[in-house]
Amino acid sequence: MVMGLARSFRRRRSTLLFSLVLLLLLLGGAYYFGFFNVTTSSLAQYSVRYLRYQHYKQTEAYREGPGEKGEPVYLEGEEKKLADSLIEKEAFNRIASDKISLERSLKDVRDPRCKSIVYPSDLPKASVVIIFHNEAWSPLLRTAHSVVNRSPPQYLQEVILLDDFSDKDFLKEKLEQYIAATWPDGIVRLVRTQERSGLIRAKVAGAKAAVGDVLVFLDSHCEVNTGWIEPILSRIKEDPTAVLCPEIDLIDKDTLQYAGTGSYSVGGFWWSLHFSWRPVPKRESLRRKSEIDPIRLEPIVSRIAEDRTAVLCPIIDAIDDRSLEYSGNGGYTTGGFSWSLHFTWADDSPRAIESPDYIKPIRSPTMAGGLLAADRNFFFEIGAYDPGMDVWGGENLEISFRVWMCGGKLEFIPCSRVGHIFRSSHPYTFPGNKDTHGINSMRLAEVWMDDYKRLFYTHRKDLLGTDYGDISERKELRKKLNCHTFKWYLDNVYPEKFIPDENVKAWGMVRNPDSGICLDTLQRDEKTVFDVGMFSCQNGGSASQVFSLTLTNELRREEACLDSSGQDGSRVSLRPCTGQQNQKWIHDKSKNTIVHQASGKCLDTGGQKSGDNVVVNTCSENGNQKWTMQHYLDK
Ligand code: LR7
Ligand code: MN
Repeated sequence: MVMGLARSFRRRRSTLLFSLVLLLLLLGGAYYFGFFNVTTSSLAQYSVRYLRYQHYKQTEAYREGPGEKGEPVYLEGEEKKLADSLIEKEAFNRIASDKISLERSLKDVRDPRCKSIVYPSDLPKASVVIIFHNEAWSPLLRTAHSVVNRSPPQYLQEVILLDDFSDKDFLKEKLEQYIAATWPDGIVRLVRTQERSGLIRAKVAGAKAAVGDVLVFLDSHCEVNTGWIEPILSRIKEDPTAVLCPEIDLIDKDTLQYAGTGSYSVGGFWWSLHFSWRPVPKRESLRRKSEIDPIRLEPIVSRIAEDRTAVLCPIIDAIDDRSLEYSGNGGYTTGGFSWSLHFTWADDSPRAIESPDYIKPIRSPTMAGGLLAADRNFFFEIGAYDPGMDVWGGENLEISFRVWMCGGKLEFIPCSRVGHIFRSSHPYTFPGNKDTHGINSMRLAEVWMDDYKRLFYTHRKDLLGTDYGDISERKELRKKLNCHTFKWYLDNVYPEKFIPDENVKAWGMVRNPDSGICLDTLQRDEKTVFDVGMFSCQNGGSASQVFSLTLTNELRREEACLDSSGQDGSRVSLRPCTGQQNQKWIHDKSKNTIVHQASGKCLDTGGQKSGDNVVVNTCSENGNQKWTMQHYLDK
């Protein structure tokens, strides 16, 4: 027995020894590979960052000085003169911007309901990529400071300032020194391209340098607002195929006022491939209201977790059977019964409740381009950006179409608010003076729009024959990802988009045969209301002479309809289409007339050959009232 004890002691001693050696080896290895250095120093750095973040948060409301709380700055005297003299070159008021603290406070402009959302605590980490070329000092650094100050440190992997080959002196050593002195923990990193890349390749370079789970891109003249990053990260955690845009607030280029004007709009496009803002379509409002999302499910799930004997009912809102209007009128009533054993509401005074829909993601057909977030892996899987695109323009619609067509989705996140200085022009050069928006758009049309590229070229005949470079890799990408067609995108993602030459009675030039003149927008800004004009018919085709006669008898452009009061001799205008009677026109092909349906008056050149004098008049046999359309689809 003594022998047995001794043996087992020896055995235990040897395992003990073995464990000790193993532990020493492990510790030594860890030390050798720098494990302790990293953790101890990064822990210290992290705590400092955390304290700084907390400090900013707690003191933000008490900051004082020009522009604080996002207030406007007005200059006087010499300062104003100086500012005015610079504004043309810099395209914004740099003097006002320089007066404002780089860490200025902002008003929290979110919907109050955003503030009560509790996000999961294990959100992915973001790399924020800020691209710039010759950006002014104060907007650039204010962008970086706002990100560091308003992003919880546990979710901020890094801020990458991606310098696209700027040549301004202050963006060289001075910037490097500022960054090193201000963020010694390295949270803000400067990465420079070796040649002028243009903003599109610059974004890709930034994305490649980034190591976070989520990429967030910002222009170099933004200010992110309170709580901006949590809703983005939480949505991407929930669905990594969602590409997200914050609600974009305006920072005034003259006063630097941060106006909480986020418009709850979605993105659209013109067939000329320019971006436009659109009101949220009705179908999307309905979808958002009917969708059961985690915010709604949460109280039910958590209540049952709390008490599994509870049987729960949501508050029931009415959806009108005709208009499908969703009224948030669910009353806080309870159920009872009558002795005839019918169900009754115990309290018949329902109080209106506010609907939480306002703060849910809004699906959008397109994005403006500059401010967006995506899961880093997903971003690269679906093809990052087209590296063949130069300087500026087009990449925003390209990524929008591609994301939707290749299995992702695009959403605006109402609780995430970011301000952007909208400048009047580009304060930088376009090497070679090329129309980069035009050529980039050709690339996108050729790769993604199938036959619908014809509608782009209607607007950009001038581009036909221009060299747009090699697109074979992008076509390959589309094949590899097995993406939907552009028609699928139009049908499913953007059904409101008007297609001028499909599902219409007739389209093309609206011609008065006697005079050879045609209806013409005279290239007026179609976002405004104006009188429709006339110009000699351009048989080679001119986008400003393309009109469509729709199945519902509108005579229209992409967004605007011919509209008449019906008064004799009154001018016909182009206004947003409403579907109302004053915008309905009957085209009689046998008589070659176009009759204003509500008044019975005839469209009339008024005897002029150009100008904005198209009128309606009592119908006569006069040649001024004869019209033919170029293409008839209802033969
Ligand atoms: O060669 C260049 N290299 C760059 O790095 C040219 C520009 N840039 C940088 C520049 O410093 C800036 O930070 O790229 C960024 C965007 O350039 P801006 O600010 O001149 O562009 P913008 O705000 O006029 O243009 C919008 O459309 C562009 C189309 O290519 C880009 O998508 C921009 O990111 C985009 N900006 C927004 O969407 C901001 C919100 C606008 C709204 C609503
Ligand atoms: Mn910009």
